[in-house]
Amino acid sequence: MTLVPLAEEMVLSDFVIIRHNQLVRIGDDPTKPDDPKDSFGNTILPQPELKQKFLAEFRWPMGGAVLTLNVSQLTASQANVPIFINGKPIGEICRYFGAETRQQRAWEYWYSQTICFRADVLNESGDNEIVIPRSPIDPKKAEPAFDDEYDDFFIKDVVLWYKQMQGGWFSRLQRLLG
Ligand SMILES: [Ca+2]
Repeated sequence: MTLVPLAEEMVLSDFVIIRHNQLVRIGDDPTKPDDPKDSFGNTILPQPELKQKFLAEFRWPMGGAVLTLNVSQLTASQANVPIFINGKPIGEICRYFGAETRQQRAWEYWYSQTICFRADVLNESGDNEIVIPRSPIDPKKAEPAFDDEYDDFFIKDVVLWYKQMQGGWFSRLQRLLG
């Protein structure tokens, strides 16, 4: 069977869910009883970073890409948090103020953030890797009881939108159909 692309130069939009509605905690705090739990009821432990592989097949290098995510409790950092894809900085998660970190269940207050970047950072075939590191705490906001070196924060719903070469999908379909 032969499929003929109607317009090879056209591009489509696609997305990949890098992280579902499942919290990731990045930091160093000891856990507290009212900290968020995973779907098994276990307290979510702080990680030194988020490091995760994903695919962005047939991404169109001339286009832009958009990363969206939800962030909570990034309120005591010294600086914004850089996001790296394939080792390159693509933008940063902006810290915010007004929701106190130690407030009861403060992690329930979510902020959506959007990062636009050039799609040629992405590999069009094979793995890509996103890294979000932990963020040094502002010393004025550190609490000795927590032995704070980093500002613990949560992220979830990490989604990447990118443009895709339509011809790429026709090629793949042709391969699948023989
Ligand atoms: Ca901390």
